Parts: sequence; structure tokens; C-alpha cells
Amino acid sequence: MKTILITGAAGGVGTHLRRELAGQYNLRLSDIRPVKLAAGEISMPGDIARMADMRRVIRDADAIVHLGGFAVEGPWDMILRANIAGCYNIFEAARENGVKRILFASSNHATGFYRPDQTIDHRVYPKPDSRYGLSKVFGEQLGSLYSDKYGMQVFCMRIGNVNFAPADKRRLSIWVSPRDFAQLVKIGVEHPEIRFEIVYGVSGNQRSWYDNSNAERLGYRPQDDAEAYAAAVLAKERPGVDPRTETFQGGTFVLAEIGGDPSRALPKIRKKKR
Ligand code: 15L
Repeated sequence: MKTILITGAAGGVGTHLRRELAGQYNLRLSDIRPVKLAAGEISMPGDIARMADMRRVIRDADAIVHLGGFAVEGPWDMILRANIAGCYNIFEAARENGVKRILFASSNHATGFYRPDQTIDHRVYPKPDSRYGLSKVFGEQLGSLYSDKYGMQVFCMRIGNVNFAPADKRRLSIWVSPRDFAQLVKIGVEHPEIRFEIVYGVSGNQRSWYDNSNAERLGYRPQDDAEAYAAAVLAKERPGVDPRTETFQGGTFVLAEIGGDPSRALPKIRKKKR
């Protein structure tokens, strides 16, 4: 059985993934926070910002699912430490240890400044909506470098929102069920032809903003669709939500900045000269 190292294993996504993958892999769990272990799991605590810790936890793993880091927008020093330096440490420690395969938890916020009326695929240029989104673009590009330069197999998943059910209107477009997410992770761990890939970590949502043909090419067949929850979710939506959060795919992340005005990123409409 393969040994998979999961970083950030105590977090929400990690908890869903561990439950879905139980019994299929030896799960080695790493986090700076305490992890409550289930049967068959092994804990190796570590701080991703410390290279020595990462060298220790990565040793002899068959693949790494890198979920660790700051999971929302945060101050620059936090993002720099956990998401930029932390991500570099993972790739570099993996290279040093001969661990070839890394699944990187990128995010929909790497492309959050696309508009909801745009359908985007894995080839669009990134449009991060926050320092957090920017750190995800950094991780993807680090993966590209380590794939091209060192022959690593890198699978970047631009994750929407992993949950048992979509939480609100925006999530109807980006939701991913735990079992669909686990299916995608298994493709990332097992597919023989991965060099460098970007896929969207979303279910087969009718309202999706993504053309996920790259994931489908690799065999992804999502079983769930947020539409099954749409009526209930929309009935709960309250008026008065800041309309600017619906202007871009990133939702509230585009506003999470002092003095931020996301309408600046809208295409300029030229006024006609009279
Ligand atoms: C993310 O990337 C975050 O990690 C998660 O906490 C959610 O905010 C999610 O995006 C989302 O956009 O719903």
C-alpha cells in the first residue's frame, strides 16, 4: 500500500479527505496543530515553515498531498511564512528526498478576479483575488518549475469548497463533495502520465464557472452536482449581501483588503465623446 503524506491534515479539507481515503493508503498526517488519529493513521507533527521538519516528515512517502498553510486571506507575514516559504520547503524537501509526486491544494482564489459570467479552463492566466490567492499562484508556478527542472509529477487542484453540501449561492458554482474530491486526489496519486497539471477541484455542478476538461481527460467523473441543493440554498439567501461580492468569482475575498474596491478591476467602458 502506498504511503501518502497529508500536510495540514487537521484542517477541514484534510479531515474530509482522510475519511474518504481510509483503508486505501497508509496515511501519514502532518500538521502544526494536534491531529486526532483514526485507526491506521500515523501522525508526524511539523511546521511547514521549518525545512528540518519537512525533511523529516516527507522521508520515503510515495506522494504528498500538500494542504497545509493559511487557508484564507491573511496578513502578509502569515501568508509569506506558511504559504510561500512553507510551500517552497515542501517542494525542496521532496526533491532532496526523491519524492516525485506532489498534489498541491491550489484554490479558486488563484483565479478569483474572473467574473461569474466567464467560463475558465486550466489554460487561463491566473487572476488572484488576495494575498492568499497570490500564494496559490506561487505554489502552482513552483510546481511548474520543479516539474520542468527536476521531473517531478505535480498535480495542482484549484479547489472550490469541500463540504457535505454547498453553503450559499456562490458555492453552488464551486462546491466539491468529499467523495468527488477524493476521486480527484486518487487520480493525482495514481495517474501514470502526470507531469504538470492544473485541474479544478469542483463537483459536476450545473452552475460551474469552470471548463474542467483537463480533469476529465485524466479520468475524473464527478458524481455530485450542487444543483440538488440549489432550491434550499437559494431560499436561505438573505437580501442585503454586498453586491460587490457577486461581481467576481472570488466573492468576499476580492473585498478583503483595506480600502479595496474590486470594481477597479472591471474593464473600463469608454465614454463617447460628444
Ligand atoms: C478557499 O480557498 C478557502 O481555503 C476556503 O476556506 C473557502 O473560503 C473557499 O476557498 C471558498 O472560496 O469558498
